[in-house]
Amino acid sequence: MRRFSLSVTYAFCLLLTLTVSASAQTNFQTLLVGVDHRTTTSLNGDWHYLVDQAPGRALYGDNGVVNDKSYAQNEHPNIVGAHNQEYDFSTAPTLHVPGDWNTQVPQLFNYEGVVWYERDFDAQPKAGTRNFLHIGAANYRSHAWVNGKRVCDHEGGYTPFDCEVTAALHPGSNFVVIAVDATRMVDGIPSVGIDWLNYGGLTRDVSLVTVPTAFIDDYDVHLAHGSAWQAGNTELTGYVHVLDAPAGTAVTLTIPEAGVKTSAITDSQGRAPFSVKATKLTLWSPESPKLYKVTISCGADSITDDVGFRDIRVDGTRILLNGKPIFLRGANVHAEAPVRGGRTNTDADVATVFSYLKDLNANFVRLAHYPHDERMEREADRDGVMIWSEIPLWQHISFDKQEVYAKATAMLNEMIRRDRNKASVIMWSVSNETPNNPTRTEFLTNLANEARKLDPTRPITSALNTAHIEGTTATLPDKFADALDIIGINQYVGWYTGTPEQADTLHWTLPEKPVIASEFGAEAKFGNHGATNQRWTEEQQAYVLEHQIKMFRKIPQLRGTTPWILVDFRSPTRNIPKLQDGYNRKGLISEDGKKKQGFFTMQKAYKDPTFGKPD
Ligand code: GCB
Repeated sequence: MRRFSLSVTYAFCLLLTLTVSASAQTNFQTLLVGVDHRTTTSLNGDWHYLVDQAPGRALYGDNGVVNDKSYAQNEHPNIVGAHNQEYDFSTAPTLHVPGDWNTQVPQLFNYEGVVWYERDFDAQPKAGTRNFLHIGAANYRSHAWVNGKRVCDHEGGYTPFDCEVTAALHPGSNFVVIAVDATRMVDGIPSVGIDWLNYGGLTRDVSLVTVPTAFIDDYDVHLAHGSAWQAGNTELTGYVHVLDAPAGTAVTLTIPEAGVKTSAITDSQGRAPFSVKATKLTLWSPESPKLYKVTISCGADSITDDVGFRDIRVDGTRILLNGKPIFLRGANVHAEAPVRGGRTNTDADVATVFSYLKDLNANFVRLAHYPHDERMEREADRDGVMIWSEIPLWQHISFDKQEVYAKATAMLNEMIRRDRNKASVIMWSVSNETPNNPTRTEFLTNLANEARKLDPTRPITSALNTAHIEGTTATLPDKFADALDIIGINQYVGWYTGTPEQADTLHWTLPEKPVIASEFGAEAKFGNHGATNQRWTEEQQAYVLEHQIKMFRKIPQLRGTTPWILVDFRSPTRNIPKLQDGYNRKGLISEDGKKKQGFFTMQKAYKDPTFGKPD
């Protein structure tokens, strides 16, 4: 069942995808919003696993189509009687969920194929309720069965999806089998080339969510976003969506602390728009990350979320938060847990990342290059850290294919849907470092416009690596910049190109829009010391950063900086023994939590009130 209001292009593309992709019966699933604020049955823990083996009971049949008569049936081998099966989940080893398989089983460290997961669970389904299997994220394609019945298919490794299991459940013991395929695909997003470890598996929380027959699946509550910032604005607006509610169903929204109590009525699409004045409202900001308890109810369903209210907009070359110009002191972060390694998916992982950001004196983080665990946005909401959130359109993508556009739009929908109520998220990024050609520019311009339609309250950005640097001049000959509200620029002067000192003399001519230096930096192995002209030393990394900082001071429309990257991260393509050992070493901090000199260089800049002009 679909609930997104689809644009004509998207609907067309979706149709196309459904006809071209053999396994894509319902690729883009209902997405429950605020699942972490519902009472759910956690299915985290130990799941039995088997590595897919063809032909046997493999995931894909000879024709490449998903095979339901596979391990999905969870049969057991006969000990007495006729020969039947040659697999058995019940005695198979286990993987912890949430978790990538790469860091749990040494033999699977570099595995990029299909792994089958199985677990038993008890359920007592009640009349008048529906049940959904909620999967926080599974990389990259997933197929799920409950008690042998296929309940969903999903493509995309970094956003949640929900599979309705109401008809498949029975009272007592049930089983769920999920096949996760981490195979890289030319027409996937990302495509085959990436600069990070392609972690596979059920990488985020899995739960069973029980809701009434008609239930709140989506909502949007935000400060009214007029054409100009209005001081004293206390109007809240948005919608509540109730899935399968008849037109005219009443919903209520209360925010007791802000004196808000209002009701609204669903239309024929199940959508109940509302607009209401708060009697008092403290706006969310990094200095005062105020969150309100927002309760939304409809019939037997009710959900209470923690929501902050703020206004974010672009005005000329400035970024305004609640009408006040801001400068974003940030860092890039991959979703790899510091110290313990593996995918970030626990409160402790998130707390470590935010402690580093606080120590850096950062107020901003770019979550590269895909949506991270929702815990990151929750923590940022509470801590007052602003977020750049991005979908994984990284470098080379099949921009010429309609079906890839459909996937990109689905990922955009899923990202915005999950996080639109998070005050910390202040911009959506549609891509990173894409090649500058007309096909890509048309694709991404359409995608940026789609993002703006889905959420007209936030600026749209992208990280571009298309600056033209020659001698002492730097320009941005990229038409895609016209489609953006905020322009991200990745450049590695002093590392991949030029010398660190070249940065001092560079004169940038840029569009009259806010610009974020979204990537810059150099590699250094923690503890490796030497002269500033010696690669891989902490001294050189710090030196490159110092010269970048010098350059940034001279770019009038620069409104933020995010060095690449906060913490060293695994990237199998980084192969210099003893220096890289499978890690991208541009981190300000090593993977085991040790701060390099470059960390203190950025920290000093971020503590200096003369660095970074909001105006
Ligand atoms: C980039 C990419 C990032 C890489 C980084 C690097 O421009 O956006 O994903 O990891 O450079 O280290 O080369």
